[in-house]
Amino acid sequence: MSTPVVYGANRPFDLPSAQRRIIAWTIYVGFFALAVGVANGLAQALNYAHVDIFKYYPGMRTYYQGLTVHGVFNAVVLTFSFANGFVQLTMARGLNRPCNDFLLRAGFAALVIGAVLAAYAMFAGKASVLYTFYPPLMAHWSFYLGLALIVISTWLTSANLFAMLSAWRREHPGERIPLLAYISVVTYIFWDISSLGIAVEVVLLLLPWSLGWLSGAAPLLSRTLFWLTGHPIVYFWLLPVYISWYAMVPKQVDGALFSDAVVRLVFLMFLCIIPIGFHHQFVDPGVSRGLKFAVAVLTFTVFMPSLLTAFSVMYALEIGGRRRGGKGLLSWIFKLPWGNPSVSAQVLAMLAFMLGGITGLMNASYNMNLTIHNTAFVPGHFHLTVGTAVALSYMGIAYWLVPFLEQKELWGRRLGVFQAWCYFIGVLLLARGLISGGLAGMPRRTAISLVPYQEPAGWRIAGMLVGVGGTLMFIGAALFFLVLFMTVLFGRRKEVRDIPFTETIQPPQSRGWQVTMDRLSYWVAFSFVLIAVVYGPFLVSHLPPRLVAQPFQAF
Ligand code: HAS
Repeated sequence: MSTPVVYGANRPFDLPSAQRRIIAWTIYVGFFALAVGVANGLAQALNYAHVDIFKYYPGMRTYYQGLTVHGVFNAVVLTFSFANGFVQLTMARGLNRPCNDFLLRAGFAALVIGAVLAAYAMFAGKASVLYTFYPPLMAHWSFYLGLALIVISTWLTSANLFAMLSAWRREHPGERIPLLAYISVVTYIFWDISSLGIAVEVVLLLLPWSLGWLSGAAPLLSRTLFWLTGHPIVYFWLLPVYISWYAMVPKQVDGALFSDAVVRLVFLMFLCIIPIGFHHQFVDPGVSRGLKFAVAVLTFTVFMPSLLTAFSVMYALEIGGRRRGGKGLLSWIFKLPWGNPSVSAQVLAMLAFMLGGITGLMNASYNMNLTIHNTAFVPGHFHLTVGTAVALSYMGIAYWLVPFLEQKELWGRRLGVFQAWCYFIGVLLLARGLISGGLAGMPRRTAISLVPYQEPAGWRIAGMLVGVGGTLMFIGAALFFLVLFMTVLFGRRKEVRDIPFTETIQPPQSRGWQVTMDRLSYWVAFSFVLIAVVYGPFLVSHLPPRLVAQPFQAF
């Protein structure tokens, strides 16, 4: 195989140190949330194995309080903080210019205040509503306000990206947007559009309701607005990881990215195929069969960009493995730099995502969904996706990112590799347990250790696998925090000038159809049209909202 050329010179890059600090703290807020989240995750996993340790957690009164903390801290605070910090950095690197100081600080402030407000409500036991907060379950107003502020922090981040992009465009008229900046800004445009559903739900329905300003809640309308955002939210968790898999991992393994156009196409596909949240509502009454069918079809189309990613990223890895001396069909795999914790964590995350993707397709198949919906199968799917493809990749990224942000050498490289494997093996066991338990009818969101009925045969072993797997994941995460902590506090000073990123074998074309990919307003318009077609009739038929449901606090 000939050695491909990587186009695009690596230009020197520096970020003002005050901005570097704010980005570092934005990301540390996320990792702090992850620490709280995984501590509660251990109790969740052991519960499946009939080991009840909730009572030892300070402030945790019920299983549902712990589950809410686990879900909100991991799926919202971690992911949003990481995305805000990381993507502002990748945008700055892609355009080779600093961030807007005010927007960077304002986004950080909104994130912290929001996270504190939401945490207060959850720890005070006033918001045991799980991370989906479906009404008529009602939380304290501070929970909704906290979530709103966290979303506002992402909008401020977007404003920062747009400000950087427009300044760059003024200086580079007619040039294609550099790939790293392009995928960074498309991630946030995608999210800005997607977040409108939850913004309307929280600001116009739930927050006023929790303050007593509305006579009741509209459960089906709220659920629908929630899932209008709630499905794309999973890609908002994932796309910062795709930025790393596409633009950074190839460089880390001495590989190269095959096609600039394919990467842009993948991100545009996500931007266009937003309105598929109804696949979370396949069993909801009040949603027509025609709509469910249309969304089932669209869900299969959103599978495509990830399939393209699988092939593109695998090829980039293969180029790296072969450059490092790999021969034959598969031996390149062993030549990858597995001793680099950043690479091993992210490649293991990719492998987990293959299984996550397959289970996602099973969820998306309507008949299968009727069998697995609300069973443990669903957390089996999402611990492979957000719980590993995303979380383990964040850890892998941290292994180069924290040294860059702190200007220090990574402490404990071999421990980093070990923690990644420990986490990966843990999730394989946990997911196997949840999936087989789910197929045997084990419900999700249920304190299995407390069920008063005789458990069916398949649940015992499944529960034990979940307990063992969850414990290994917990150990893997704890070791990650050890490496991080030691690096920040005791790492040896080392100048780290740049972040790893690659450009592509096939460079961007400056003429022809590819240029339309940079006309982002076209794609935004298309995205809104598709949302209007899929969601418009449903939403119009539910306006004005029927505010009939009275608040309910089960736990
Ligand atoms: Fe999902 C439920 C369908 C992807 C997260 N999903 C959830 C929930 C969460 C979640 C949190 O259709 C639960 C929500 C709740 O609380 O109720 N999901 C899908 C489909 C995909 C999918 C079709 N989900 C994700 C991602 C998530 C995520 C990504 C988080 C980040 N999901 C569903 C459905 C439900 C659902 C239904 C509702 C279930 C119910 O009834 O409640 C697809 O986008 C997946 C596509 C993925 C792939 C895999 C590509 C593989 C790659 C890695 C390649 C490997 C390499 C390594 C390169 C096609 C890119 C090679 C290395 C070597 C060494 C060789």
